[in-house]
Parts: sequence; structure tokens; C-alpha cells
Amino acid sequence: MRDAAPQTIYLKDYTPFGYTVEEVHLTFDLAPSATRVTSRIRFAPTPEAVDKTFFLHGENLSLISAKIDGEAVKPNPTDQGLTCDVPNVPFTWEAEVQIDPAANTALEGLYQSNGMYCTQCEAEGFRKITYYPDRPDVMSVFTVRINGPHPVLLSNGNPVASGDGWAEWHDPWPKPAYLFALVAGELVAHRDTFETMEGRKVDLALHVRAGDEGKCAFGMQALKDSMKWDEDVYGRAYDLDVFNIVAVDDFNMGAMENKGLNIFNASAVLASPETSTDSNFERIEAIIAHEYFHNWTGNRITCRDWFQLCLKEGLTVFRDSQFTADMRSEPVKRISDVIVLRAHQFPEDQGPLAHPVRPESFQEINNFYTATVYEKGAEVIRMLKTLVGDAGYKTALDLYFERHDGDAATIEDWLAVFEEATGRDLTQFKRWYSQAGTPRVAVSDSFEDGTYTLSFAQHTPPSSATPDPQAQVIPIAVGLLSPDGDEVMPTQILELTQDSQSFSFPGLSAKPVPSILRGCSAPVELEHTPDNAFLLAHDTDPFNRWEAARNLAKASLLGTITGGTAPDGGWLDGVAGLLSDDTLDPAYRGYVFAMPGQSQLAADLHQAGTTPDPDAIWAASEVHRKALADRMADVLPDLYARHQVDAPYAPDAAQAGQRALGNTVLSLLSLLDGGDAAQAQFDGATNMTQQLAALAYLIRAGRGDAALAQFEAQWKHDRLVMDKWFGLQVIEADPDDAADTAKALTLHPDFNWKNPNRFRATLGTFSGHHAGFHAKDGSGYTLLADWLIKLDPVNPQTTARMCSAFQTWRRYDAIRQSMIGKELERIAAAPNLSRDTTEMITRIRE
Ligand code: 0A1
Ligand code: ZN
Repeated sequence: MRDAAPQTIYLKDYTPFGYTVEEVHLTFDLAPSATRVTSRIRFAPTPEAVDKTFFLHGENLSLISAKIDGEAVKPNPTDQGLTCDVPNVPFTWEAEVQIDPAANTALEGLYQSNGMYCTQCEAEGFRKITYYPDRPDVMSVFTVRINGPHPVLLSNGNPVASGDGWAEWHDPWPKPAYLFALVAGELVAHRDTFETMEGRKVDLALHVRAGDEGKCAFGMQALKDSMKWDEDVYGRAYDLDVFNIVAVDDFNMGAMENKGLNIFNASAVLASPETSTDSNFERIEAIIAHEYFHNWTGNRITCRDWFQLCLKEGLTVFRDSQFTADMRSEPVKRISDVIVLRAHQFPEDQGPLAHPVRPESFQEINNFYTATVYEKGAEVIRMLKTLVGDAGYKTALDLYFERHDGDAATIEDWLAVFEEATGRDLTQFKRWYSQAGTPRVAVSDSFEDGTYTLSFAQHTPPSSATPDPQAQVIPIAVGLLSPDGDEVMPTQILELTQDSQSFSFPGLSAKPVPSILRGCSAPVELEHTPDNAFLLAHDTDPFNRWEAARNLAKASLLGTITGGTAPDGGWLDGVAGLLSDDTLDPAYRGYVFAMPGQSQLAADLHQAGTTPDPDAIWAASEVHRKALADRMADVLPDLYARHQVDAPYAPDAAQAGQRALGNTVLSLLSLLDGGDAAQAQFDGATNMTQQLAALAYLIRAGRGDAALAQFEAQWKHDRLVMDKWFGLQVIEADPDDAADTAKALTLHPDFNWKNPNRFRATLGTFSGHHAGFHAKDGSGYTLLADWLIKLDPVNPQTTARMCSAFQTWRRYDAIRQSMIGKELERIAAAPNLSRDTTEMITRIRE
């Protein structure tokens, strides 16, 4: 139910809880609609506390009884929990509550998924399980007893004892309630062991539904690789005797780092060559690493309050990206991270949902698990490391772990260890945490008497989140090339700290060609027209070489969109050359070919003051693909043949790169042969990467029907593969058909809209089909709004996240804006709209 008036919470209002929680004992008597939760919690008043209010959060709980030191008490219910008169000395609080997991479709708190019980407590789900000070700065030691007729009964920490129908767990590490977890059900385990560098033998288990046993081996290996990597690179060892992972079909996010009991969306952990693509494998490896790395960055050191979310998320994303770069290819990982940053974080930072990496207010914290907190949060740490160097970073991190182990910390604590470890003043750098908006950096240059000068001017567009942005510290990695293509100055880091600043490079015999912002050394946008054709041919920095190809493609596409010009010959020659250059990593070449996404082009047009026309963007993208296929027609069959993998399938970077390039080539070939090669690949495919890519190109070639039916018959039993089947039809539909395709799929008997994965596969994918979603007649907007209104009462969190599809609405023409405006109004007016969705729609409409 909607709160009477949604409350805004401010960082500046932070006050500590007036009590410490010395220990927590929980007993669960599981029953689908009437689970009893009994809590026994030892509280002690904090002598120095200013606010002694004894307030416990609680939502949707039926209080059966409450006692203090064994005496029945009558607490006072409030909107969001209860208050109670308590003694001014340590005391024991006992409560029994009843909850209804079977009716919990929001998937927050204790809920059921296919009959199995599981929990999701981050951010504020624990209050739906029992009365508790549900805030991250309250940390305690939990002992949990689960009573239920289920073969598998799991909670955090180490197993203490178990018998028929019960199990007891004890977690010795103090933790906030958001890291609590419980799982009960009929699950099968894939087991292994790991010995830590401290000599601890850890029993590892991945618990899955019967039938999924064959999809566990990769996730288990990824876990062991992560455990080893965190020891080798960060010196961090695991600290319990067991580590459990559970796969769940119904889950709002990717996964959750609960202490010793990570709970995963099945799509983020289950993998087999037949059912998962190479990209799925890579994503799974990264998410397993991410959740595991949280054990130190998030769990051992947690956040003081939810405003500090980037403290754990930015750092853990940064760590998982380092891991992937080490396991696979560093340049390829950097390119794919930057693509994600630009596609998701930049639009957020440049639209109505803009907020600082550390926000200063919120209504619903679930709405702040954003690309800004996660991805920009990781970029900020990457810049910090660039500025202080590898050794400074290591010293600072060691100090962070040593000083703050067991703490609920803040960004101030984090920056302080860097200041102490390196002697650097980070006052100005801290603006990266407090200012919203993507800085824009204009570049100009000159050359005189052998001295080359580069000048930069930075400017962050003001927003309602940050009306008066100040200059940031921007590390700009620069290299210089001679006119004949040799590198005359290897990468140097220039520190831009002023609004405008110049840097000089003497002793050069000719004006060099600069390669600026190598490796995307800061999350900024450059205003600069580099010599892209030259850099594509000569740059030594693989990121900027890719960037040059992308800039050429962008300029060519924008020319076609706004002026009807033909695809640029320079781009065609450059890309064709790289695609055939066997000295380059195939995965990298796959990225060099990939053109900017259509929504990215819409952003670029908007930035240049042109209203984007989604149909024109679509058409120009098609023309460019065809032009590249024509340009390479002679070499495609041979390139395709040379990038087939004969060896047995392995999800490693080398094979994945071969397949990625082979499939890129197949996509071009399909534009020339009407899909014959794609049909052959589909018919002979022995793994999902090959099968799904071929299916996509068959749909694009207009001959996908038989293959789609065959695919459905083959994979009907596999829900994760069927998510792909739903999504692929939507994303590969022509713009005119996309809404109808998505709508038809919502009528399919397997469209279970209460399952977030299926909902996202269909409607989330649809909102990412740029020209389809923005169809002229507004049918796309209506379709999404209808479904968001329907989903909101069932699952507010997933609904709210998907509202961001509308965040870029002000880019488009007046007619589209008016149609979207009406849909936003319609959503806002839906009866009992959740706090989550209300906040999102209100901000988007601002
Ligand atoms: N902390 C988890 C993801 C997560 C975030 C929020 C959730 O509910 C609001 C649930 C899970 C991670 O970063 O992996
Ligand atoms: Zn995380």
C-alpha cells in the first residue's frame, strides 16, 4: 500500500541507533502461508547515544507476542515498525511474528520460488521477516534454527547441528541484517573444496533444482578462481568453513552476497555449453566473483548507511572487472565496460534520474542500485588508482582492510586511508562522489618551436541534482604519435584540476598526433575531433584504436541520418582492414566492428542539437551493415571458415573470441546470402553460442519461423533458454513489428509475467529495441506502461527499475514527448502505486 506521503531520507540526518545488538537468535517454523519467526535479541543501550528511541522496523508482520526480559510487553505500532519502552540497561527482546512467504510476490524478505523458501534482505527486506533495527550500521552475531520438512536447510555462517526436519547455523562474523539469508527446499548439491592460504579447508556447494546438476561445474570453478584471485591480488582469504551458493528462479537482481550463503538468480550461475552462450559464461564468472569479493568489500567492511552504497558496490565492481581482465583480455574487458558505462550510466547522469555516486537523499533505496552507484562508482576507484599508482593503491587497500575490518564505514573513511597511505589531498577528488553529471572536456592544441601544447577545458552541465558543478580532478591518459605513426611519447597521466589547463611537450621535431583519454582514463565525454583514420591505423593503445573505429562509424552514421550521405569509405576501409588482421585478438576485432547502438546515436544527435528520429537511425544502421558486408564480400566466406572452432567447446576467452568474430562475420554474410550460411550453422550447432547467433541472423533475414519453432520444441523444458527465445524474437523484430511481437509473446502460455527473468526477457528487451519502442504511433509506450501498471502491485522493485526506459524521453520530438508524458501520467495515476514506482515516475517527469 502506498504511504500517505512518501518520506525523503537525507544523508545529513544520519544518527546512530541508540543500542548495540550483542546477539541475535532466530527460529523459523516454516509453513507456506503461516511461517512463525521467533526472535531473541540481546540489546544494550549505547551510553553516548543522543537518541534513545527504541524503534524496530517491521513490515507486513503479524505480531503474536513480545517480551522484554521474559515479561510480556505491548509495543506501540508505528507506520513502519514499532516502538517500546525499554530499560536503560542491557535487556533481551523476544518476539514471535507470523509471515506469509507464499503470498510474497515482491521477492523481498522471505518468499517462495517453485516451492523453495528463500530470502532477499538487501536493502530493507529483513524488516519483512521480523522486528529489527534494519539498518546497515547495526551489526550482530546471528544464530539461526530452521524447522521445516525440507532436505536442505541453510543459513549464514557455519552449520552447528542438524537432524530430521531441523538445522542450526551460527555466523561468528557480525553482520547487518541485510546480509541475513535462509534457504529451505529440495535441492541437489554440486560440491567441491577449497583450501585457503591460511590453511582453512572450506566446503563449497552449489545448490540447484533437480535437473540442473549438469549446469554447475563452471560456476564452481569460477568460485574457486575468485577465492584464489582475492588471495593473490588483495591478500584476502575466506573466513568460514562453508561457502554455499543457491540458484533461484525468481529473483529481482543478479545475485546477493549474503554472508556464506550467496543467493543467485539462476540465470547468473547455471551454465552449460548447450544452453548458455559465451557471453552468459563470462557474465556468470563475473557475478560469482563479484558476490564472492563482497565477502571483504561489503560484508567484513560494510556501509554505515545506504548513502554509502558505492563504498561496497563501486569497489566490488572495480574488483570484479580487474578479475575478468586478468582471467580474459584486459583491453576487451575495458572496451566492454566502457560500452556499458556509456549505454547505461551516461544517460542516467545526463537525464532526470541523475544523482551523485553518493546520493544525498532518497525515498526508496531500492531505486539507487544504479549504473551511477555501481559503474561510475567503479570508475571513480579506477581513477583513484591511476592517480595514486599501483603501489599507493595497494598500501591504501591494506590499510582500509586493517583499520575498518568489522566496521560500517563511510566514503570519508575510504578516502582517508588513501590520504594517509599516499599523502595526497583528496578534497577536490571527493567531488566525484558528491557531484552528478558527466564532465565534458574540450581539447585544443598548438605546436610552436618544437613544443606541442595540449589545452583542456572542463565543464559539467548543471542538473537539479548538482546545480553548480565545480571542476573535478580528471586523469587524462595521453600518448603522442609522430606523423609517420611512431609513438614519440608513451602514455602519461595529465591531471586536469582547473576549469582550463594546458600541458606542454617540448623537444618534438614535428607536430604530433595526440591519442587522448587512453583506456578511457576518466568517465567523461571529450569534445574533440581526433584524426580517427590515423589513430585506427597507428595507435598503440588498443582502447583508443577501437575508439577511433567507433568515432569513424559514428560520424558516418550521423552523416547518413542527418544528411543522407553514403557510408564513409574511410570507415569501411579501416574496419575491413582490422577485421582481416589476424595479428589482432579475434574478440577485439569483434568489438572493432560493432557499431554504436541506436540509442547511443540518439544521444549523440540530441547532444548536437538535433532531434533524433528513431526510424532514420534504424535505417542508417542497416545501410551501414550492408555497406560493410558489400565491402568485405570477397573475404567473408574465408574469414568465417577460419574462425570456426574444431576443438570441443570450452567457455574460455580464446574460443569465445573465435566464435564472436566468426558470428560477426556470419551476420554480414547473412546480408549477402539470404541466410544460407546461418541456416547451416543453426542446423549443425552443438552449442548455444552458435545456435542462438544463427537463429538471430535467420530472423533478420526473414526466414526465422521454422528455426524458432524448432528451437522452441528443443528447449521448451529449459526456462533459461526459453528466456532467450522470448528476448531474441523481440530484439530481432523489425521496428514495425516489435510491439506486436512482444504483445503476442505476452499471450504465449509460457509467458509467466510474475517471473522477473521472463518479464525482462520480453518487456525489458522490448524497451531496449530503440526504433520499436519509439514507434511513431506510440504503441510501444502504451505496451510498456500497461505492463508496468500490471506488475507494480505484484513486484514494485522490478517495475520501478524498468521505468528507466522512459528516462531519455526529453530527447525526442514533441509528439513522442506528449505520448510518453501521457503514459507517465497514466502510470502515476494507477491506484496504490508503490513507493518505488512513484519515486521513479516523479523523478522522470520532473
Ligand atoms: N548487492 C547485490 C545486488 C542486490 C542489490 C539490491 C537488491 O535489492 C534491492 C538485491 C541484490 C550485488 O551487488 O550483487
Ligand atoms: Zn554488489
